[in-house]
Amino acid sequence: MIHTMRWFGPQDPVSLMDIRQAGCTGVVSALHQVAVGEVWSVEAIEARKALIEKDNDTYSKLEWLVVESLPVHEDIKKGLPSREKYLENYQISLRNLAKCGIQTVCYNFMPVLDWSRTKLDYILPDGARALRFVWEDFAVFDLCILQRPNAEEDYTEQVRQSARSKFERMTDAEKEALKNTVLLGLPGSEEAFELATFQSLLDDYQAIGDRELRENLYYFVQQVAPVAQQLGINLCIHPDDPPFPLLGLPRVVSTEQDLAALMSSCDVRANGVTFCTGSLGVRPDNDLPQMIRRFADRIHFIHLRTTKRELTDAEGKPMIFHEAAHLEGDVDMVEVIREILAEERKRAKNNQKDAQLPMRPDHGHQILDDLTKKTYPGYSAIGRLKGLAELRGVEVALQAAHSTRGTTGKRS
Ligand code: DNO
Repeated sequence: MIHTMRWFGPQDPVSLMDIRQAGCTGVVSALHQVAVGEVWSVEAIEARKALIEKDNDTYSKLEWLVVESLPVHEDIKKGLPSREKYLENYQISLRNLAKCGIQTVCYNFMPVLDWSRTKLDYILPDGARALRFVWEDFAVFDLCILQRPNAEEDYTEQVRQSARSKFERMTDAEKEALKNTVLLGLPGSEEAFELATFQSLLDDYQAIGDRELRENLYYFVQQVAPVAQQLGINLCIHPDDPPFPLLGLPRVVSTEQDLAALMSSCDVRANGVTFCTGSLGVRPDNDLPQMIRRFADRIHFIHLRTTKRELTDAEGKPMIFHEAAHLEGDVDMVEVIREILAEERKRAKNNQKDAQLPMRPDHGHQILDDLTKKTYPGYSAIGRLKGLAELRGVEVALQAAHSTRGTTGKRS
């Protein structure tokens, strides 16, 4: 795997030197300053590339390998007539990225919100801080703070009651913190949505159910993936996080079936997947090693992270989960890495130029000096460095075991 980390740009409190010293050779970045839907110009892309690569003559090389994300305008997700203009802009941005040598572009198709949590500083037994999701707290936000019309339908009577009584017991500061956590805007932005604006964004989706969102997603990939393919760019969708519907909004990239349908809606290799074990792994019904085998050739980028389910309901739906240390959650990370390495060997055998997959340790706990710094939630320096170090250890051990097997014929 090619080891990478996400860098939010010059304002990121984690520096490129931190990323280099964590052992990365690749950088994942995006032009967060460009409004969603606008064209990424060659100049702006080149400027970011120059920043990332500026110390390469003095120190070990860093390269901008992946764009995460080239965001999809809401009008495309809603299937509005104005989507045509945004689709054209998307294609132009892809062309400009190709001109600058970028070959991997991540995006997601979650309506309104990107990832969602209810707590950003959940304290673990060793004092580290982690992101956490509690369905009951989400219900507090939805029913009592946002007061979304018809929200009742999405919760059981028991959850509705416990959410309401929890709300009564909460201090104003706790209510404010929960509100800001759920309303945190897109990654790379530090601003939360306003409550009223947020409700109107949800209202815009009233006519968009599961079927419509799927149709709009397939239309999007049919318009952009063939263009990307010609340009030598691999597009890779990021799965929903968490992988189930929230706030009455559909989510259609959560399961193996969702990904299979998306892959067959446009049968070009550039219509690919960001395999995020953190998002997909929240659902007990997602068999991650099996999914890697199935989508093998369409996986262009990897996020390695795991969550720990603390509580599931009678149907197995996760009610509470937190982001665990990279090797300590519900994801069988050793099996996942074993499958990735098998796919890489297959590609190498076929002399594919993308035989090595860019991987980033997704999210990290706040530990040691991270605890006194403010970084983007999940994007601490030392926590991610620790995650990466652990993942690399597994990778090296599996590779060594594989080559020993190759020479001795025995499984070590
Ligand atoms: C969370 C990230 C996601 C991801 C986008 C991709 O930390 O993994 O926000 O960047 O969903 O479009």
